Amino acid sequence: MKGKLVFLALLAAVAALTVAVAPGSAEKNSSQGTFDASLGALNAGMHTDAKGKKFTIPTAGGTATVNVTGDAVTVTIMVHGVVASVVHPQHIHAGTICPVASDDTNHDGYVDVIEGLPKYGPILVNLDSNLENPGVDAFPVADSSGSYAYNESASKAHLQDELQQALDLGTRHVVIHGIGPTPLLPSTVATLPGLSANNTLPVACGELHRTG
Ligand SMILES: [Cu+2]
Repeated sequence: MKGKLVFLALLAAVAALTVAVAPGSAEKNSSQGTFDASLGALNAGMHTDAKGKKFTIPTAGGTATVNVTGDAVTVTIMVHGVVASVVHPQHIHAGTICPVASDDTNHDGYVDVIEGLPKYGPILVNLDSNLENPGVDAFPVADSSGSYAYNESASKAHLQDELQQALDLGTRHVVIHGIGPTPLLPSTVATLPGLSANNTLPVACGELHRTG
């Protein structure tokens, strides 16, 4: 008899908990607001190109902000210190952390796009000129001083339909790629099918954290 009473008390406790975490409020709290990333440089410094010549990759930095208000997702990115006058592919990646220099598993002096994958995960959103198109549109091009500003918006419902998952921005991060076509990187630097290693080399990464 005492066992049955304990069981009923437990049931009541579970019911109370279920009421406290109503699905609507939990979803709203986690998906709305402002998420900020401070972009830290990757692969900056002196390197050796495919011909054995030394060259320097500049030290990139900047900020990325993703704001979600109602159904509107707005991404704002300010980047400086990237290679001037060339295109910089940029994405929200689905993994949990940014790679570091020690992720250069083949010790060629570069953390390439493939070596970064275990940390930053696959591409979630192409941060290009059309956020709602899952394909690749125009990525930003740095100005003559190696800076650019990016600002695009999309419908959250549309994005999540395409992704087949929640944006879950508090666990994602932003990666900036690309050093332009010259100098040619050594063949040890891995890349994605159909893209040059110069185009995909990660140059900055930042983890998104809720700030508002
Ligand atoms: Cu990326």
